[in-house]
Amino acid sequence: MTGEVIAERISGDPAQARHLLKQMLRVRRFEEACVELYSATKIRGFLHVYIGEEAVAAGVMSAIGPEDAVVATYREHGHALLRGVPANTIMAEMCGRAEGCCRGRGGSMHLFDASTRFYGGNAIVAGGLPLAVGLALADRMSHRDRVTVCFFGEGAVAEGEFHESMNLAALWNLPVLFCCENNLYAMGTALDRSESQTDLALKAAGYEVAAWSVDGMDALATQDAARRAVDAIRAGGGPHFLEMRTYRFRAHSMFDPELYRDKAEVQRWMERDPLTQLRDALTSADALSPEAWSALEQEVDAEIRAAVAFADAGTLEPVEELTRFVYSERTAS
Ligand SMILES: Cc1ncc(C[n+]2csc(CCOP(=O)(O)OP(=O)(O)O)c2C)c(N)n1
Ligand SMILES: [Mg+2]
Repeated sequence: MTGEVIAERISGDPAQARHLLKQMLRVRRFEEACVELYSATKIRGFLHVYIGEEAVAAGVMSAIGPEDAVVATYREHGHALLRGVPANTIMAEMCGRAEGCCRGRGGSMHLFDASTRFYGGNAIVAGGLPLAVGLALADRMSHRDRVTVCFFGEGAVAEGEFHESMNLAALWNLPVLFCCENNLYAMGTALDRSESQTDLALKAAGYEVAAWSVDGMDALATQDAARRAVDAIRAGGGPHFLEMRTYRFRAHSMFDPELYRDKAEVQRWMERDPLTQLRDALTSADALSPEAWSALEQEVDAEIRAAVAFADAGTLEPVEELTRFVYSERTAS
């Protein structure tokens, strides 16, 4: 969006723009805390942060309702948080605590919460796409007016599951919003080194899926695009695909020396930080005073501090429980 369009959008609905800013700030601060906890070895295993990409989840989540479903990847802490999974139970899960949303058995990559219809967290690249198609098929067959949103990285387009999912979703006219978070790299592999066609919307269009690209660094643009797509899906328009052009500011995971991209490129994208862009635009539109911003920061910091304290005070499941849930538990009839 141009500066004028942003100003117009903000003045049309400043509360909505402030809401998006707050949601992005919640994700940013949550993950900064995760990085600290990781360094303190309180979070173990892999950790993939979403810092820089927050405008995608913030915009899209604001365009769906509680009856809809969400499927995401291993870079999903922000998606879970903005879907409505409480920060406390996500943080406890990250720290392997029994109070976590999966009793500490899933960890960072496998957050899951059926009560908010957040169907994971998936460590397999493209693994979420067929799940999303299945959820949407179930909704269609049960005549439920719901949309399933599926987030995945651009690395997924190299997988067979991507192509199978696009094909079946289009063939059966299923209510799925495919939301491709194109941050240009799949671990250390740049998109243009691995794909002959780098216009990802064209790949989806090849399956008769309505598709277009969006500035993924602009939360107002991602929200607009998602609303448009979700409205069309609800009206029976079948699956839609949004290529969200974004960038991760940090390494792929905590174990990545980042030898595949230069610092100047990272710097250029950081100048388009979705959070500071929207904060500055709100400030210039006189829709966010310094006091209001600082109150927002305090409110978010308090939420994250409480989540860390909750996780810290959590318990580990006893060893005797280790094999519980390997098989489903039958209740006596
Ligand atoms: C099927 C499969 N192949 C390989 C991997 C190893 N792997 C983990 S993350 C990743 C890169 C995925 O990149 P992308 O889909 O662009 O998501 P991003 O990490 O950029 O968000 C790969 C190849 C995996 N998890 N699953
Ligand atoms: Mg990627």
